[in-house]
Amino acid sequence: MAELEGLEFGKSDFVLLDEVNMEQFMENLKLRFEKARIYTFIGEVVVSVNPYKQMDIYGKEAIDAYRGRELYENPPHLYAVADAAYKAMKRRAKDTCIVISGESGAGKTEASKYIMQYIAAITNPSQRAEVESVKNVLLKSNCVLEAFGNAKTNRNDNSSRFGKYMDINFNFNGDPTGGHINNYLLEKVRLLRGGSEEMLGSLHLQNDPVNYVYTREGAASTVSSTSNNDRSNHRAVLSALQVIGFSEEEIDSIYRILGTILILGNLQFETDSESVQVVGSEAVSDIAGLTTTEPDNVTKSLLYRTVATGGGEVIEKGHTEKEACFGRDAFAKALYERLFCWIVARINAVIEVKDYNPVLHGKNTVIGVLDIYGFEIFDNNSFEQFCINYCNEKLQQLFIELILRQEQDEYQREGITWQHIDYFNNQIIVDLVEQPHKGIISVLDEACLTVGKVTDTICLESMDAKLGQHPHYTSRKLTPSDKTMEFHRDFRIRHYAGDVTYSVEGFLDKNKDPLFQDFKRLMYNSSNPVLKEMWPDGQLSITEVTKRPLTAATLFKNSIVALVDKLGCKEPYYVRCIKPNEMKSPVLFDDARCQHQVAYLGLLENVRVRRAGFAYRQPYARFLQRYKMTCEYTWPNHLMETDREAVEAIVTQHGFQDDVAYGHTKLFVRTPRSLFTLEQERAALIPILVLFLQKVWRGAL
Ligand code: AOV
Ligand code: MG
Repeated sequence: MAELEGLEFGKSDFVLLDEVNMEQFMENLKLRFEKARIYTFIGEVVVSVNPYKQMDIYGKEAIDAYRGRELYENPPHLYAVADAAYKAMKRRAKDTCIVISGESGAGKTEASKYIMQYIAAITNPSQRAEVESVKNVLLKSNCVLEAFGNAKTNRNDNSSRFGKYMDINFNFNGDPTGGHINNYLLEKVRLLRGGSEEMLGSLHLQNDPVNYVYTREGAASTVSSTSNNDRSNHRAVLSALQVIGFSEEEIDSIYRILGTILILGNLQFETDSESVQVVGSEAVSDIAGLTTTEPDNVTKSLLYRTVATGGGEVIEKGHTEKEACFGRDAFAKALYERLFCWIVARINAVIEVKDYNPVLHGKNTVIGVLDIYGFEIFDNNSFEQFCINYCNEKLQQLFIELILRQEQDEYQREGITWQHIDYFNNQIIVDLVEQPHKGIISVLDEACLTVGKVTDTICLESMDAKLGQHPHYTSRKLTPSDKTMEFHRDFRIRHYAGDVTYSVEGFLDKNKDPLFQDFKRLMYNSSNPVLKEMWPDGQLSITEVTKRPLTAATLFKNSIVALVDKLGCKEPYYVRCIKPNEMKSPVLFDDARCQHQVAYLGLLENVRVRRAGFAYRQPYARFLQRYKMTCEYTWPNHLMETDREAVEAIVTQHGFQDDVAYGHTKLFVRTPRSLFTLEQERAALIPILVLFLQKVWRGAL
């Protein structure tokens, strides 16, 4: 491995540590952070520490330095992994993915943006207009999705409240031809309470977000690190929407929906002698105006729900004040969620690869970039944190599978001498959450399906009964001496990244995620075509919607399982992000916090596997095919008994026999440098061979 920087900056690859132990790892990580070297390799994995300050390392010069170079030719950088993924895709027609992981605030979203920018910068050198326009939309989509899908949390001022996986499609030239975005569970509660000011505040309904309950509740209407730019951010979002191709009518509808949500948040109910009423008439007429619906219908959906009785009769049932409030909030959240999903779908329609003909255009290859919400622990953790942390368990499982397990399995299969390296396998926690019939999600779903009054507390009791013995599950009930027993409202999961206590309050409602059909119908009957499009299920009558929809947790689980499957069949590249401290400080390196992250991310095990392992491997026949021209005994054909012997001849001739191991079917090469030498020789020989062949064809030889 190359030492490209002086030793005063520490080791650029953890594989080069004198000894692999936590102490040396942390020493190196800290030294590099202090010397403003925020990236370090573990082989092909990049470990990144959030610098919390602008770094001058992403400009055009840096891009040029990394373009088309091998990983070990330059200091560690996101660009190096991006380029490696790009080369694998272009040279070997491999679908690849870049998985960015780390806890909340560790720098995943920033990293994903730099990676996208790099890919955009190195492609389409001939500036073809249609490719440029695809690139432009891909880049601009970030800005729009962030405006709607990010919010301030205690852990990150600009926290992604949705998961994003973006596939970029490439043609045989290696130029982007389109893409597709998958979005995962949006944490809609928070987004209504004090997030995305630049969007919500910009409606000019009233200038101050403090006037709206939904934007006031978070007590964070101005986010110190972003508020100075509210106006210009808003302009940027608007212009991004226009560039992507949203029509004036669509943009107008987006604002109308945001306006509706804010007004809904302020709308109140009162109970007079016999029934529940909306306070004042202005809110209702405003909502009707913004959504192009009839005020009477708005009032009706806010105060009544249509239900089908057992006998098939359809009746209207008045809400209690509590139900009305619940319905109003559920409606506001659903409006926001559907708006977000619609925006993603709308962007996808623009960037989808059209008219692709594999015969004409060759294999359509893909680079996927995953930026999802990081593991999080708040003072009060609810259903959303449960889903987010489960998702992180799944991604850690994928990392283990791809980087730690498969690697070791292959050595064993190929008969390579190998000292097994132990690691913590978090499958047990994944099972705790998702196992059919037994896992937490299944217990939650069961409770949601039960007819009659099942409360969060009852649901928790059945979780205790089923999972009380699980080593990663703790329930207060199991410790009777605990004085808080009567407040038996939480359970604790020992996650791979730490213990999280979840308050079970609201779990069932959030899992059922109910929205009265009356609101859906109201929206479907809007004369605004954009709104109508978002609510196709509003056309169903109440008797048609008796089938229970899947619960939020199950939908989420299914989407994450599909995501992991998708990533699993691509060649993975990893960025592992570390958050240096809780204060967002550019100078503080909190040893304990960092060490904790290094431990749970399994980075030490990663170094051990990598160090003992082999960077490259190739079946004998394929290796021979590519490099036989570099050795007199194998060119044009070898006369040895097996391909393996022929490969041995090549390796020995080039003098790197100490750098390889011979498996049953494959050659394993420890350091990339050896292959690089071969590649260089091959590249030098090709023009000579071409000349030679041309002469043969012309009959000159
Ligand atoms: P996250 O995506 O990992 O958290 P972000 O990428 O949003 O974290 O990073 C949090 C903040 O750290 C950013 O807003 C920047 O201020 C700063 N930061 C991160 N990376 C860099 C960098 N390379 N250079 C300069 N500043 C950086 V979450 O979305 O909460 O899991 O759900
Ligand atoms: Mg993020």
